[in-house]
Amino acid sequence: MAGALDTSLHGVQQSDATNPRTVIHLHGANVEAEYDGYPEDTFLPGQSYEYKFNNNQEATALWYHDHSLGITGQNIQAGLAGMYLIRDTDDPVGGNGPLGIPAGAPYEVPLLIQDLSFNSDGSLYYPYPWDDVFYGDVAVVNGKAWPNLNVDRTVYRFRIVNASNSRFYNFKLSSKQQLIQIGSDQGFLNAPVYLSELLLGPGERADVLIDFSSSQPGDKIVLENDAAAPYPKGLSTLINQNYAKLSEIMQFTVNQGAAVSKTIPTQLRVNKPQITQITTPPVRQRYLTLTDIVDSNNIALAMMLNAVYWDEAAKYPELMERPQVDTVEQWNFINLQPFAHTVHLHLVPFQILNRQSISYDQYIAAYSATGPRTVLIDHAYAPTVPYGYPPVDPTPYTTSSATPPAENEAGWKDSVVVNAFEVVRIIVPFGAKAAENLPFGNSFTGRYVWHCHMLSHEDNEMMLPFDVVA
Ligand SMILES: [Cu+2]
Repeated sequence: MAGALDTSLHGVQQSDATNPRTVIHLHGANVEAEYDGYPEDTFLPGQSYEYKFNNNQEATALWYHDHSLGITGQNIQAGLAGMYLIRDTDDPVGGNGPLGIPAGAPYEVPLLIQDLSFNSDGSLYYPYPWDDVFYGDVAVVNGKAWPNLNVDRTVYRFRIVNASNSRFYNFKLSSKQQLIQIGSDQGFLNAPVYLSELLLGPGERADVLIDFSSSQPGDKIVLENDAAAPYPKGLSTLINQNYAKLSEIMQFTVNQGAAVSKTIPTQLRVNKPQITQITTPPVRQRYLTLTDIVDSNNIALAMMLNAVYWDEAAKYPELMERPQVDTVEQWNFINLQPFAHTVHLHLVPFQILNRQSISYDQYIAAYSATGPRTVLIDHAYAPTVPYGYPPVDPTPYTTSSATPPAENEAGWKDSVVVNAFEVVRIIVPFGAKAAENLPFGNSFTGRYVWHCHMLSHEDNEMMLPFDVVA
């Protein structure tokens, strides 16, 4: 990859330019800490590390990718990302399960979607010095720019992952056909959700059926995107708004041949419990802010969670979230920025409780009144929020009623869009014994991470460790 490395970012070394670190994270896996790909557990070209994945969780599409501290954006753009499908009795290999949906080629197709940019010599472009967002001007699916897929006149299953750095996609089909979403990040929904558009933030996945049986031979159908960048409102200072929009992703061309219609199942969870909201009361509420640190010109220097740096959290346990294994907690993400982020928790799936708009001014006033934490603060940049103060409950400063998750978000998730000036409340079981009917089977302790899945953000401080303690 051409371009210089910004060695001012946490973890980045000049040697990464020629001998880059890597570490594998299986995104969405319920796995032991030693196999989770902690961002400092990196190794170098020529070295190896053996990972063991127990796969003790419901069928879904996980994806594995690099997670090296400070260079995850470059490594994933360079191609270190792939899909990892877990099967179970509702979704067996070969597709002969009770749902009658495809599993395997040719009618099940992974779509790993990135936006990349290229230098004139064909090498990958990456911004230097660090910028708080990266938006590519070329849609790349499974490593191919603006691809075409020839499709038969029948039902296809697409396993979509947003593997982009910063871009949110709001997918639509040029034919105005519906996208039939049957699964979210962590497995099947209770029932299919028929969508005219599908929003996916970085790191999110969707399991989607498209029925081409009423399409005509020769039809060309484009998978389109109309999400602004940054999401949701764009930014007038972006140099090229057309590139920023990236309105076409890929094309389907309908083959000759007779149409084969298939029944879309109405219930998706045959051999497993229906998803109901966790009723076990949370043992703890945590309030977690999404902010940044800026210079005197209001240019972002780093993106922050709780206004705490990565190295501080590892050093001072009181700055880290430390849930107890097999308990349920409620985490409340408070976005104090004018654009959306996607927050991802390692190890455990969660449920979205609701979203609610907040008053920035009122929240900041209350936040500023809490007083600094009693630990040493090692860094000294200008924060946009009180640096190192403990976040407070935003509920008194909300400006709308709380809205439950959309139907296609009302399943098991591991990544969640947190919109501008909004609190998103999620309920998290930190172990298989924390509540009834969970979609995973293990109770692990150890050190994991939670972070923003916009890669330029997690590469510059928007990531913190958390410990699951015995
Ligand atoms: Cu972010």
